[in-house]
Amino acid sequence: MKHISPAGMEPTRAEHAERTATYLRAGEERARELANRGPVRFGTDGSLHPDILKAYWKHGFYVFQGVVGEAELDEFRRDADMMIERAPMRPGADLDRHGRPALGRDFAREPYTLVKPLSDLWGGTAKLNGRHPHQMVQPQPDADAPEYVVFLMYGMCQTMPAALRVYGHPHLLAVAEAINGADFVPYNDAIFVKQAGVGGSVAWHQDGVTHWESPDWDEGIHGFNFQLQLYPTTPANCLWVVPGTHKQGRIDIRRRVVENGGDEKLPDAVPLVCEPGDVTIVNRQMLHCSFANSSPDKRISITMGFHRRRSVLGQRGKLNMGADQIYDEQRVFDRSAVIQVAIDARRQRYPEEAPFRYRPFAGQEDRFRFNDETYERVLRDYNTKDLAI
Ligand SMILES: O=C(O)CCC(=O)C(=O)O
Repeated sequence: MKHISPAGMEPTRAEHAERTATYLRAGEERARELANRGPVRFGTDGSLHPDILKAYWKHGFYVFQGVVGEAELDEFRRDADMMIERAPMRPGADLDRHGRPALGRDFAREPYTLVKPLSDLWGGTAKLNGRHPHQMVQPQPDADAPEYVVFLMYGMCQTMPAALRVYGHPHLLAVAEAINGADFVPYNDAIFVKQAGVGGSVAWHQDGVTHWESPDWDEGIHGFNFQLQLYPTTPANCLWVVPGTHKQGRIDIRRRVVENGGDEKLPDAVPLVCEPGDVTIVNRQMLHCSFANSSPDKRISITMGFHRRRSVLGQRGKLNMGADQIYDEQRVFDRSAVIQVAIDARRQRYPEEAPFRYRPFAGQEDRFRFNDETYERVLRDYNTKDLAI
């Protein structure tokens, strides 16, 4: 499905920003009416507050405010900037834009996805199990835009110490436990980089691709993603969701856009506007997207997904993982070990904070302390073991 601009008639970056402004404002108003944001809170029994769970299951998303403080964010921004600076100049290049060897040339999985400025990499293609059927508006970049921009970065627990420590954050893991059960397991992590005036779009999609026809299907079967925001997010650069769509099964996205006159600006969607340090949680069955970032503000979103163990065990690889990969007990254990090492990395840095107790590794903590040996055994190329469903 193509968007409504005829070929060769794409708006310029500035026109795009101007044409979306009213929609962005209206979406922000709609978002304000939903009672689903606040700090992480716990009930009297120490588990996630039931009001938060209720709001999450009702709307399919929640905004946790102020999860990560300014000092930790600063370290994270430095790590993220280092990784952006060390990206290859163009896809397949060995050198970064400073002429140094790009990061990760020896990694088992390429740690970067680069895109043309303001483009839509997946929309209207069969990529990623064809889950993005509609192509988004791809505005014409400004004349001084670079040829390629960093769009996604992978493998953060291997490359960014601040990211590993956030992966072991006790409040986030407590939320994961409350939603996916004490034996919860990881999905993947990815950093969305939407640079000012050039960041690409992510076409409307639902993340899950495995369980739509499952007899056990329910609104939580495909897990969720957290996004930690390193900078303030705005309606122009942030993720948009259609509330409640996690309950609706597989959605005919193409039809929704056609019924909206071919316009990608879906009428009931809301933006996830955040402050730095806020963490959103979004059900992977939600209909969501982000528009080309024609705005002057960058967004860097640290995205970490978690599943119910029973949703992944015995499944075959999907999305970027090959179908020849089977998620057996060993695979699930090996990928989950990253959580335990992350918990220990955090404990070493923040000894005053009570560490999360990850039940699947109870009694095995000493084998999964963060050190040089576990860096090699657990963290190196850990994302070849992601659990994508
Ligand atoms: O943050 C974004 O722009 C896109 C995120 C997304 O689509 C996802 O996490 O599935």
